[in-house]
Amino acid sequence: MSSADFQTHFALTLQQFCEERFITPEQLSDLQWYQLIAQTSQQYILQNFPKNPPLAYTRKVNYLSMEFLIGRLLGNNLMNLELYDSVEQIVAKYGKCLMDILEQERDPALGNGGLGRLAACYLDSMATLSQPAIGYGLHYQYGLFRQSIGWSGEQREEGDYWQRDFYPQQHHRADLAQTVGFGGEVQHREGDHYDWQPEWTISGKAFDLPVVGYKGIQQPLRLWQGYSETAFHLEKFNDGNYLQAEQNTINATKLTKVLYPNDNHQHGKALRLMQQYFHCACSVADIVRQHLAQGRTLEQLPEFEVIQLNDTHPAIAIPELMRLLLDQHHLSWEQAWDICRHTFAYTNHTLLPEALEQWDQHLIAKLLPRHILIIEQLNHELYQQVKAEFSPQEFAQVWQETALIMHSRVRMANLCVVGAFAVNGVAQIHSDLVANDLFPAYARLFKGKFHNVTNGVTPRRWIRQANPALSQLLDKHIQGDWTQDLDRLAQIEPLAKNSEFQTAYDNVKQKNKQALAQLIQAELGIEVNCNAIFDVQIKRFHEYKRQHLNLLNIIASYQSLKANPAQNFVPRVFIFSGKAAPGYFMAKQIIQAINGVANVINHDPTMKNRLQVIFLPDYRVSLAEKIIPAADVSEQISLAGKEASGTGNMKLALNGAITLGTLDGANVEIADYAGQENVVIFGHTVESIKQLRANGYISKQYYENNLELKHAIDALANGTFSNGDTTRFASLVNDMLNHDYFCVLADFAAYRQAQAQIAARYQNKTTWLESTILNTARLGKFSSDRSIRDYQTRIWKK
Ligand code: H53
Repeated sequence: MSSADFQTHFALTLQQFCEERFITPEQLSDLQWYQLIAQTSQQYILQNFPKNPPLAYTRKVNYLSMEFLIGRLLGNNLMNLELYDSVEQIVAKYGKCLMDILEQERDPALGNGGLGRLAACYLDSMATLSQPAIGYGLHYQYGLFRQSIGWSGEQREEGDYWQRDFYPQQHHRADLAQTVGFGGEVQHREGDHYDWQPEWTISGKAFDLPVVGYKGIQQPLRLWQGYSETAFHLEKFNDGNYLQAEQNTINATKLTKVLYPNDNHQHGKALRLMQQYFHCACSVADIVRQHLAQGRTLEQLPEFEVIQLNDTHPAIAIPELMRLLLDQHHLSWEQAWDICRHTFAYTNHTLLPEALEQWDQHLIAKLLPRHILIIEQLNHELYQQVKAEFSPQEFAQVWQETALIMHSRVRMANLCVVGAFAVNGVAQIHSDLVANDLFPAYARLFKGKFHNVTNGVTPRRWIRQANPALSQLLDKHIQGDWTQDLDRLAQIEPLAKNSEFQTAYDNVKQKNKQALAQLIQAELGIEVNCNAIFDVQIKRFHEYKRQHLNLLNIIASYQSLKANPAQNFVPRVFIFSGKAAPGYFMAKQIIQAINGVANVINHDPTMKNRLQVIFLPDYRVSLAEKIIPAADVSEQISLAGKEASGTGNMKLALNGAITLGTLDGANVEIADYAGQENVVIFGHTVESIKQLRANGYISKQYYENNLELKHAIDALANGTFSNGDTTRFASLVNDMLNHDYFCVLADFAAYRQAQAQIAARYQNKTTWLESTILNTARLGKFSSDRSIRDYQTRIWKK
């Protein structure tokens, strides 16, 4: 069906839709229009869009991730199908605006933050580049909670039933169902082969969401949902053990009910381990089934397939593939291991100790008795290898670092490093730390295994769709399609100083700021000053990301303005958005403190048009799409060495925000590409933090030696921002003064100076615009198309 055919088909469907409801198209609501367009375009995709690209020089990618934060699909799909303009025209004929209609779609929130969003960008790029791929994830009934803010500024959480009654973008694939076992017993058969008799099983239903590439192909994101075929465990039921029988049904339906709301933090709950295994068992079985169905042998698996592990969350896929090969396909241990270690690749996304997953050995043994045997055997073999390759003097230290099991904990990152043929970090500085600080012994043991692939973001969603005004300007001045080749952005570099182009670029930003101002007005009833600097920090709330450093500067600015109102102050609107894990007390307290400060400042008439603080609730992909194009300043202020990469930093910089950041994650590369003079870098480095800690870091000394800092913290403590309540922020204050693990106080003075530099630069409109234009022009490298090409050439190559 061509696009003209689509229009004819759409006209017919519209007529039918209206006839069934006895209304005219003019009477359709936006929601009805949305339903109609979504359904029709879904049929169009499934029936007419090419799939199964030929395998070229890379293998097929099976991208295993517990999270895919895909965002709204309809607008993106229409754009990628090149149907956007024609649908816009059709609805305009009936007096409707396509943008309003698209607002009806609810974001599927099947992820927490950066990790899940990255997976979504990579699916988009793989479909665009015709890289054969399937995304494998879980079909959570409830996505990430919806956030609202209570009367005293605290975060409130509500379940997110994202599918409601209608989600046309997915279809159930009954033919792909799987059965997954848990618990039970293992019996030795012979040699390396065992029989596993699970105590109970859970079935996996597959839901496919077609991912449509830009002028490219469609391929599935396959999401598994748990259900129980037999309502009861019949044997137990017949035994009279009713309760236990019922329990199994509950387990099956509960399994994929909800996404764990932690980002960069492991909770260690049995249900989460069950989710992980369920995800891996369904996916690995599906991969092997497809491979064999094409008439290929198991030995050929690594030649045609790669299983990319997105963090350690799907690590249990390694022993699962071993189990299938050994116990179901009767390969020898050596054959099976050879296949495994050439099939898996592992991406590490974090160095934070609390996020590096470890599972209790006994819990694994109870739920997955066959897998623990395999892991123990792998551990034994690794032991022999380490013993053989390192000197007796080094052995103890090396084994301490490399063992798969230590103190009855199974270390999933170690399992991944051992089981993968390639390990990569997600930005250069992070990859260096992975090899040199986290796994130095492994780097010596497995030479050539460690790589870097710097993250990227899809320009389709994050420029073309989110920022139509900028896109039009780029279309006008760039030859060829920058949407498919982001390096073409370099063509605007010669225009950076051109005053006409500067004005046009500035108009785009102003327009976007006004649109965001309208949204703020509608959501919060606050009128913001569009001539002020829009200073944006949007991301998950985590102490290492240091939203409280931002807050301390805001308080210090407020106090300075109160003390000296006549000063030359460049107006600022500080904009925050992000969620805290419901169980993360300190992160929630930081949210509450931001809202407390916002409440005081926004109600102070002397601050009007000078200083404003906005917290936009319920951060999600569709909200990010509205904030990012309007940002002037991008806050990337994590403690050096803690943010693996960041991807919001790339989206903001590409949309013309100046990065105000530490030398952390991808900020380092953004600064290199944009040019040091077009970013503002401040604060301690990875090296200087090591030094600071070695000397014994005492945060209170900074508090005592810096009056601005002292007054800011005192104001948080003394109830200024909490209606006189001196207990509300006590934990936060106490932590800053007595622990401050993330060295907020140590970076305060440098951050304040950096903020002053931003203000000074903003006053010179011409040089500011030149810098922002150069950010857009020079950051083509941060397209996820480039990341995928790096994966192809460095990792997925045959
Ligand atoms: O992954 C992003 C990085 C970011 C990192 C994030 C991440 C999660 O969102 C969750 C778990 C995890 O281990 C890492 O924090 O720096 O940009 C994508 O690589």
